[in-house]
Amino acid sequence: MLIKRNPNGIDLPFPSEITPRAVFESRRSFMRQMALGAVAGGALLESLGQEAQAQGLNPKLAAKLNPAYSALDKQSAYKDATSYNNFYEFGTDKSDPAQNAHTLKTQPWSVSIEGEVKKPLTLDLDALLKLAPLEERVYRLRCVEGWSMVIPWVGYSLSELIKRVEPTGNAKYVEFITLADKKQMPGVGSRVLQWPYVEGLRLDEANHPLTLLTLGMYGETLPKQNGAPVRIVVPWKYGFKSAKSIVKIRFVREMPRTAWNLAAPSEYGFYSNVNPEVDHPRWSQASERRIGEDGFFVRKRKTLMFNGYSDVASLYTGMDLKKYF
Ligand SMILES: Nc1nc2c(c(=O)[nH]1)N[C@H]1C(S)=C(S)[C@@H](COP(=O)(O)O)O[C@H]1N2
Ligand SMILES: [Mo]
Repeated sequence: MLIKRNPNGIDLPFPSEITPRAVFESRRSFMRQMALGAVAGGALLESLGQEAQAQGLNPKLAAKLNPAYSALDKQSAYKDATSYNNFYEFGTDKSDPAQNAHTLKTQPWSVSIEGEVKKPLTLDLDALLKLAPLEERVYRLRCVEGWSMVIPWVGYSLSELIKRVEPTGNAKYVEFITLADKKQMPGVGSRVLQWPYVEGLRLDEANHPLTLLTLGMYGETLPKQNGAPVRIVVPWKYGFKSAKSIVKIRFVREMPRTAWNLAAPSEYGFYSNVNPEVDHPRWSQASERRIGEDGFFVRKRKTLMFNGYSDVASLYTGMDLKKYF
């Protein structure tokens, strides 16, 4: 990542009050108005979505908390999760996505699922919202840069979608491809990364129940800066594996070349599991600073193996995770 470093070797703080208070207050009152009618998808979402979008707001999504997959950590503030973002299609500063992503057009949207599958599919947003019951899952998010947050996402296990397309025996990996449209995304065309942004997982990682096909956060559809209308969230891996604003999911035979791996292969491996024992060549990964906690520059928290999601260890039995970083 392109980190602006201070002399202590820690990335610089973000301007804390990016979103004007009035925007948050109007959002609150809108949510009260909507409290009676949580939306589970369909035409209603479409119309509410347009109304909400016209106001720069996100409609509610009905989802049931899945406690088995939810962290007990204190949730990050909505304001932090939506104003301190990495989404290089909209610029490389943490505040750029919140400022620039309004030009992203999320309706209509469709995701094509293709490659080594018996039943290729193209799904629009309504179909994605209806594919499986929506769950709320509170996940830790650990960025490779050394900061973390705790975010209540809304979605369902990607495995729900995978079983519908029936991967062939040749499918070994899954690629996630982000929209790359210069007209909507001012950062596309810059030379920091190759576009489109591509991420990937091994098929068994993609099928792990923790891997979340994500359509919302904080009980609402995703804000654009967080990867609207659909993204992946892989909580035991560094944040950059969680590709945003996905238009294509491709099942492939070979390990995909991913955006950050192409940009700096010695720094960002394919696996990118959170691992306090494998330092980034330019900084330690042993600890992290939780956004919103006291002491902005202080990495007070020890980083946990697999970001604390120890269940996934069985995916890597017998692998040298220092080599396959
Ligand atoms: N398409 C795309 N997806 C992306 C990124 C990006 O630049 N482009 N940044 C990644 C990184 S580095 C992180 S930490 C997470 C941040 O997600 P959030 O802004 O919702 O917290 O998104 C990931 N997904
Ligand atoms: Mo990140």
